[in-house]
Amino acid sequence: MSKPLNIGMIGYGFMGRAHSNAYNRVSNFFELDYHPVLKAVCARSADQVKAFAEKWGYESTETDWRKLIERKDIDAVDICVPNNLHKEIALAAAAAGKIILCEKPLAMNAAEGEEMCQAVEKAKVTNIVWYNYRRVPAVSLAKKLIDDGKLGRIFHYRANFLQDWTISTDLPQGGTALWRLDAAAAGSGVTGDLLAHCIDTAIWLNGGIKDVNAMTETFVKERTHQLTGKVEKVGIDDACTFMCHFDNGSLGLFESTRYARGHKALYTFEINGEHASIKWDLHDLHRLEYFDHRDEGRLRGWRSIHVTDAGGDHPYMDHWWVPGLQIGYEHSFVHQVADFLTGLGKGEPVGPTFRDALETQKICDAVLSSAQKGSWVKLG
Ligand code: SOE
Repeated sequence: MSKPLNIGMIGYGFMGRAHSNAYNRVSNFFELDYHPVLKAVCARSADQVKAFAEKWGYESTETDWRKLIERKDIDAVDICVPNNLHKEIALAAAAAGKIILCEKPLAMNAAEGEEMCQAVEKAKVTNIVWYNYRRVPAVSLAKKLIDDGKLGRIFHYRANFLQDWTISTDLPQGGTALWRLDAAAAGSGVTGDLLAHCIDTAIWLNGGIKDVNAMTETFVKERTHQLTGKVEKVGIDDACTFMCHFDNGSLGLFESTRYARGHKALYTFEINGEHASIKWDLHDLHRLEYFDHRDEGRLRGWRSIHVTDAGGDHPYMDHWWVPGLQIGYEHSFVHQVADFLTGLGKGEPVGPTFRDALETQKICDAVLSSAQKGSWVKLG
């Protein structure tokens, strides 16, 4: 018999929906020691949070996150609010002995992230950060192929995360839905929001990063702030490009922007190894492109693997429909919850833990610092 895990979610935006959907779906598709129970959701507006709770099946609501954390019937706190609130909530949740699932990036910067790591480690509470793309089956397959040595020595890692939703100069900054444009709420722009995903996947697939050399740009320098109504300086990076050395000797090239007209969420990576290369594209997320130089010469070429097969060959796919029927973006969150609950059942940590996500945060800090100084920055 699976045991209940009572979830208290703080925040209910786009990510609140993605996480709630995952909690609702996971027990239908995975046999687990625990099943999530949507106990409470918390947000400032009583009416809106009630409407959200009804729609997604939460049993109760709170308007003060401290009350939610104090509740004895909450086992796990899901932090789904803007980045500037992550630390305070995580520290309080850890002190209350709650399990914590925190939306990415871990914090505003590495110093905050370090405090959060110390808090969860001192309180010995299980923790995880929602870097969901690791659990897209094609990305998980890439990890298996690399770990099995299919690519051999890695020479290059290239990643992009391109969007175009902030090009209009009329777009305000700050407040609901637009807090990602406000440095006081987000900490940084594309670096913490988008490159953080690319970095998390990269260090998971290809190991640690030694040093970085970056440039950033803020194309629109002033925007009206939704909360104050005043035109204020924009403090975030609209675009960021960096190169790096990985610990394994390979070279990295990363680019992210919200000014690539025509691209809504084009997250791609390509890895070139001694024997083989792989490519992945979020717009075609169920496919992994693979080229193997060891193939017979006359048949050699890029093959497009439709990562939907059963029988254990394709990660997670045994849990879904029948071979050939693909799944999507939301399933990466379901997989994260499934892995997390499996780890909880076994008493084992499941990554990315706060400590793992701190590594990404340190790299983001180094990238921003390098762009500011105009020089290489080494990682500790
Ligand atoms: C930004 O537009 C955003 O929603 C990020 O915040 C998410 O983390 C990313 O997965 C998609 O883009």
